[in-house]
Amino acid sequence: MSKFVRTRARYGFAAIIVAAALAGVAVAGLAAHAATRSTRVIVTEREYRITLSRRSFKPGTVTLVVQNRGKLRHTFEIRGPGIAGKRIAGTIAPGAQRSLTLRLRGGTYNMWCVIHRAQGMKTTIKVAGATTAGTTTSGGGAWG
Ligand SMILES: [Cu+2]
Repeated sequence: MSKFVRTRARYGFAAIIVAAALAGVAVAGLAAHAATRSTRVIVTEREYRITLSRRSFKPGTVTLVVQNRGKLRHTFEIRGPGIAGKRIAGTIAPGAQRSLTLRLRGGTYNMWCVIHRAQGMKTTIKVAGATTAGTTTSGGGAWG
C-alpha cells in the first residue's frame, strides 16, 4: 500500500520534470530562432556624429541599438527603401539606449538626429547589391 503511493508520487514528480524540460527546450529554441533572425547593430550617437558597429548590410531584419554616448539628448530617425521615416519616439538621454527593429531592403538608408542634423549628425548606409564604397559618416553628402 505505502509502496504504491510512493511509486505514484515519484511518477508524478518525473512527469513534472519532463514537462519543465520540454518547456525549457521550447523557450531555448525560440530564443535561438530570434537571435538568428535579427542582426544587432550598435549605433553610437555623440556630438555631432552617428557611427555604426558595422558598415555592410544585407537585406533582412536588423535591430539598431542606439546608444547615446554624448552629453546632450539626441534622437534617431531613419529613412530608405520601405521605410518612409521611422523614428525612436522622444529623445534619448545621455548614457541611455533605445532599440529599433527594421526590415532592410537593398538600397541606401539615411539616418540622422532630428535635433542636430544641421551640425552633421547624420550618416548613410548601403544595403547589399549597392556599392559600399564611400559610405563614411563624415562629409555632407548630396542630401540633407
Ligand atoms: Cu542630436
